Amino acid sequence: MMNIAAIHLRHIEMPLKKPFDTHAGQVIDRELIIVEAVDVEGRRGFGEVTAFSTPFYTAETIHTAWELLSKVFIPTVEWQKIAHPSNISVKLAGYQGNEMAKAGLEAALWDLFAKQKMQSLSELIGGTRTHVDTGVVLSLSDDIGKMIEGYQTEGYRRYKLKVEKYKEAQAIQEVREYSQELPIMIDVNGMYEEKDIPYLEELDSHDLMMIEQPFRAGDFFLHQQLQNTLNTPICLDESIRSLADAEQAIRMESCQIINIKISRVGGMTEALAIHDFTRKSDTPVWCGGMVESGISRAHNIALASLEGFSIPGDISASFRFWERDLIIPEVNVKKGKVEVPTEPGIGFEIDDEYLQYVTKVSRTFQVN
Ligand code: OSB
Ligand code: MG
Repeated sequence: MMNIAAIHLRHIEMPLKKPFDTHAGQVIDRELIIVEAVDVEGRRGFGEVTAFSTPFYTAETIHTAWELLSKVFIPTVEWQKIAHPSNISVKLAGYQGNEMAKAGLEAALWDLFAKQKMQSLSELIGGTRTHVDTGVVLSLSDDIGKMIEGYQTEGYRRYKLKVEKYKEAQAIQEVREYSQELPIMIDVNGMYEEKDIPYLEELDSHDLMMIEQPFRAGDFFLHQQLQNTLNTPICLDESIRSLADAEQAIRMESCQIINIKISRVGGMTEALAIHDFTRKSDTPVWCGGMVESGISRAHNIALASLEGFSIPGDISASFRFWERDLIIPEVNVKKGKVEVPTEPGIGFEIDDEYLQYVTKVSRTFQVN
């Protein structure tokens, strides 16, 4: 048994160095929920709910997550019976959706469980990499040339561009002018429709690594139609909420690559199942980002240390978003790589002083 004694929820707000813009929404001050699970011996595991303040990316928000965690999920789990982090996803499977709330709770248990076993999270889940390759995202409001200039020292292995509708060519051109060699992909966050298929087919000429999420999340058919005529691989993000979605996407050939986000699929257990499934069909995967704090960044690093994560993910340095992060040391990128920690659990210390400073509301649930 994991002998969990208490769950703490903290609603925090961290100022971003500069706004992060997509066509659908903007993030200025990042609200998050930090979940802490404490066992009877006082060991602490940390997770994070990465839903946004408004439902621009998925339907969940940080406020719906707070409500469900405190009123439904935490009271429902039979905490004395939890022997492994995956036990709670079984228990919560009867509740629809709300993947990010579930994922944040499970994450705290994964960190705690690894600490109880005196293993790093990467080792616990079967990670094989000592370093993971990383990329960085340029949001709509970023000055492409200036940002890339700044990122040169970290040596990111892939640049992902957020784009304005029908203006991809311009943005890609700006990066190419800076350097011919940088691998580029675009993330269009589902802003296109069936009538745009001829336009999207023209994007083949730009030699992109991939195009992320051309159409709305539920549409496996249109993605299949486009992938059928496009040489550029399609990568699905918003469409993949579960293992079943990943199976459907691969069987229908709706994409050639999958972006796995722990939060979007309801937790590490589901992320591992998707990884294992994609191994069987040789579908490459990469780890997506949520403009998150170092706590979920650390979970992402462990996930990305698995064999199937053969493409650089959105795991940028703490410095990309934050003046100060919640973890010590902060995440550093050198030559486009992040080192996978070997210390127990997520492998980073929590900056308790800063955590307390950014906390707006906190609540404790005694569960044992
Ligand atoms: O589509 O991956 C996305 C940020 C906000 C909403 C959606 C997305 C993103 C990112 C963030 O791309 C990437 C990161 O955290 O590095
Ligand atoms: Mg995306």
